[in-house]
This record gives sequence, structure tokens and C-alpha cells, in this order.
Amino acid sequence: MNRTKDSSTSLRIAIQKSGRLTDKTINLLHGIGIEFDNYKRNLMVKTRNFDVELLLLRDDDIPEYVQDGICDLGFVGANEVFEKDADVSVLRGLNYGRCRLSIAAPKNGDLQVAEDFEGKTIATSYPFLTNKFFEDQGVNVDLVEISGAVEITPQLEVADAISDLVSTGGTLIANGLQELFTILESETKLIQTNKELSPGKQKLVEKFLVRIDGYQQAKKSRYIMMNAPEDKIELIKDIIPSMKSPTIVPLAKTQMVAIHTVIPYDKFWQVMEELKSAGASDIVMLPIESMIL
Ligand code: PRT
Ligand code: ZN
Repeated sequence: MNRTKDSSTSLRIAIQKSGRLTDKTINLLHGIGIEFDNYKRNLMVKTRNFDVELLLLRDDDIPEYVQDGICDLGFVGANEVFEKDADVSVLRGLNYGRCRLSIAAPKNGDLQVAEDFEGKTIATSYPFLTNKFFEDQGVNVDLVEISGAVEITPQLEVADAISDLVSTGGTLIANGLQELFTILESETKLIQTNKELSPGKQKLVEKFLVRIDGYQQAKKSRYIMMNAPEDKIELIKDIIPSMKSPTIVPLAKTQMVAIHTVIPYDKFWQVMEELKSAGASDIVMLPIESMIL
């Protein structure tokens, strides 16, 4: 299904139609200012204010659609990209849809280390990655390819063990299974076709990436504001974990200033206590919509 001619000018982006990645991907697209409606009813959605059309697909199909140039970009789990061995470029990791592909076997059973799996049967929806894992270990296994409810197969004696996605591990425990090895750590990736894009489209991809980077940076950052006595400015500047110099504005009240800056979110609580001890008051933290550095 190769797209032979890159004739259209709008970027075509594949996203999951309905599943675990859908809401977060839609939120991200809205978060970078791309407006559209009716994605639940249509397979193809035109956006109103960016030259982008969205194709809503099953996640399994996204790597191939992007590989073949039917779509220029795609949002999909690394698990699908690597299972399909797709010839695409991974542009960004997006820090959602995190999970891992793991081998699990009945708890406290005979299967504990890789060699124990010699000649055993493994149920999976990820035959390519699972096979590669055992091949690399020099262990021969039989694979049973199953598209859902993989965790139940050892109880049904369809397989001795499984290779499946895990996030909390709750499903494994509920089925009496124990996670033994991780084959792949996964998150949602933004992928691009390796087919050549027209210069116009390549420019759009770059614009799109600037927005994604701004959005991701903003998610990791917080805007903080505080009041402080003038003679504490230097002390406070030393505490603030910011690459850039803070904004300092005099307050109507004498010898007091307002200090504004952006800090990494994961440092906020620790820094807030230090700032307070250093004399800062009225500390306010705000989320940031986007940040273009
Ligand atoms: O219909 P379509 O083919 O598009 O969707 P799908 O049903 O194949 O996929 P979907 O929507 O379930 O998952 C989409 C993507 O989300 C996956 O390809 C992963 O990249 C990612 N993801 C993140 C997960 C999980 N976490 C996850 N926990 N996908 C599936 N699971 C399943 C897992 O297979 C197992 O059955 O959840 C169960 C385990 O969850 P825990 O929390 O009990 O460990
Ligand atoms: Zn799927």
C-alpha cells in the first residue's frame, strides 16, 4: 500500500482511534493548538487551524501506514513500532502510554531463568519481539500467537508462559503469574515515515516538533512567583534551580520585591521549603500551557 506520490500539502498524522492512547494523544494535539471535532465518528478528520489531517486507526496498523508513507507521522507505542519492525524514524518519546513487554510464568513454578524455557510454549501478541528475545538467549521456544486475554492461557494449559504488556502488574497477579524478564520498555512515540517528504511538508513537521517540544517542556515546568525582602534576592537566586535569571519587580511596599521564574516541577516542593526559610512569602505555583525556549 505504498503512497507513490507525495501530492497533498497537509501533513497526515495517524493516531489510535479508540484505546488507551487516544485521549492523551488528542489532549496533546489540542494542547499544541491544533483544533478539530468529531474524531469519534470519522476515520479522517481535518483540523481547522494547522495544515494537518488525522487518520484514526487501530494502533497495530499505525507503524505500517507510516512506513508506507500513507501517513507522514504517527503516534503509537514503541511496542507496536518494534514488533512490526517498521522502517520509520522515531522523532520523540512522549512520556505516556508507558508499559513494558515482559515474560511471565506461573508463580513459584519451574520456569524461573531463561534456560528453563527450552522447548516450552509461550502465548503472545508479540511474536517477533518474543522470538528475538529467546533467540538472543539461545533458547528454543514454541510461540502461540493470541490477540487478547493472553494472561489466561497458562490456566487453560494453552501455554506454559506468556509474553505480554504489563503496566501495574495487577493483571499478572490476578492470574497467578510472576513477571520474570522485561523484553522492552515502551512509551508512546511520535514516528515519521522514511519516505521523502516535500519541502513544504518537512517544514510543517519542523513546526509541529517545535510545538511538541514546547508542550513537553511546559509539562515538566512550573511558573513560580513569590515576594521577598530585597536583601534576600541573592540568597533566593542561589536556591532557584533555573537556567535563566529570574524576573525581579519592586513592590509598592518598601524594600520588598516580587520574584518570578520557571523551575522543573519535580524540584518544586523541596525548593519551596528552602525559599520559605530564606525569607520568601506568598509563594504561588502555576502550570504552564506551552514554552518556546
Ligand atoms: O483497538 P486497538 O488495536 O487500537 O487497541 P488495542 O486494544 O490493541 O490497544 P490498547 O488500546 O489496549 O493499548 C494501546 C497501547 O497502550 C499499547 O500498544 C501500549 O503501547 C499502551 N499500553 C500501556 C498498554 C498498557 N499500558 C497495558 N497495560 N497496552 C495494554 N495493556 C494491557 C496489557 O496487555 C494487559 O492485558 O493491560 C493489561 C495489563 O495491565 P496491568 O496494569 O494490569 O499490568
Ligand atoms: Zn491493537
